[in-house]
Amino acid sequence: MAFELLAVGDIHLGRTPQGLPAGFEPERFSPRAAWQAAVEEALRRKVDAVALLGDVVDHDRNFLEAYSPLRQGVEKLLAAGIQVVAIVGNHDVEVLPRLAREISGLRLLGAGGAWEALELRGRAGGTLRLVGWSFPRPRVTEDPVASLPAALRGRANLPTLGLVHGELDASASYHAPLRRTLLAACGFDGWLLGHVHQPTLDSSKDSIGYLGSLVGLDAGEQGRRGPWSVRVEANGAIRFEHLPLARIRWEALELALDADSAPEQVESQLVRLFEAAAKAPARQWGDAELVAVRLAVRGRSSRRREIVQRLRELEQGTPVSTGSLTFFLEKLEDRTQPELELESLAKQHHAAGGVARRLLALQDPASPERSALLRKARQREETLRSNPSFVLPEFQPCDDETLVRELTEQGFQLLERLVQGEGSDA
Ligand SMILES: [Mn+2]
Repeated sequence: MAFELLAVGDIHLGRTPQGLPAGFEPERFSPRAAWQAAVEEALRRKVDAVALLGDVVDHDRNFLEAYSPLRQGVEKLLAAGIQVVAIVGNHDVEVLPRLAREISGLRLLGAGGAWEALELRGRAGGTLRLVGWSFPRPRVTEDPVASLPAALRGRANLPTLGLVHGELDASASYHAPLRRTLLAACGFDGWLLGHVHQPTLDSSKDSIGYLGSLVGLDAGEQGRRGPWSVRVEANGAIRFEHLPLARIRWEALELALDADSAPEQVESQLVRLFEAAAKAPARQWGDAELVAVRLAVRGRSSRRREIVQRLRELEQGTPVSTGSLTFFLEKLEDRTQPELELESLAKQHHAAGGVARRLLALQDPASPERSALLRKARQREETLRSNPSFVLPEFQPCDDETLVRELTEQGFQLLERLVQGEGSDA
């Protein structure tokens, strides 16, 4: 007998998106609206239960901002026979338990940091067992899974999912550091995680992952967002499906300049770029309406200054609609390179000569200096990564090609500053 759970990651009720173009009501793209859309989806799908993975509320002071939407949503779900379960995250340690006391039917799991199991029975007779833990205080430096009682471990002959809010593979974290090996050793069918806003859940791997934020809250949260459908099939297999319901999408796009690029053409180039993105099926636009674009401008052009200036004037300006999507330029990143004569600069003895020689070396895959530069850059990266002040979740070192591009862009910026006033185009 099948069972369907709608699983919702970090909502952050109380937050409002910033910097939308004129005429676009921030409320429509807010966490509150995203929660209401998730409730409607749960009703439409006639799911058996809804689970909230912590950081439901943005801040302990947002009681009133969260109270009405949460109460209305829970009442609608309960009226349709849909149970609502939540765990507490580091953002709503105090306020979510307070809300749960006021809103009957909002069931907290693992309150106060005491692990708890709950068997949910669906209307078609299917069962799902949840084992969850809630933040007891804003800072938790030990792995909560280490204290999961033996009696709750394993599947107990039922499809079982763990629910926890915390930081995967970041041992120095103040927000419940979780070790993947410990999660896997619990013997559950999977783990739904809250906290990191980038979704990573994937049943083709180990079924341990973040649900991600329900709606992207700012430009740092690019890509598809929405709740997850978690289905327990009649044979006990569990399937996850990410539902792209977010009305706003934060995206990164790239505009490439070349020798022929001209300022008069940037608007039409931008429109073509938006239209191509709108048609790219891999982006899975789903219910998206508004697309906030962080635009990286790359390449070399003698007129790059004018072009970048012209694009800057379009930042947070008039949006461009194509089909059901409306794009706007949220912010521009200037990664263009000046047209500098590297060979002649490289012959010079001052600092610019040294930078030019390294830039030439980066262009030559056979150069030993290129290998040495990449090695040095990776050592720096490693120093940063191992510094507990910086937490880079699921950090992956970038490939050589990406590293060369980053170093080249920064090298050109440095070189341009060094040769300024010496007849460059700067
Ligand atoms: Mn969190």
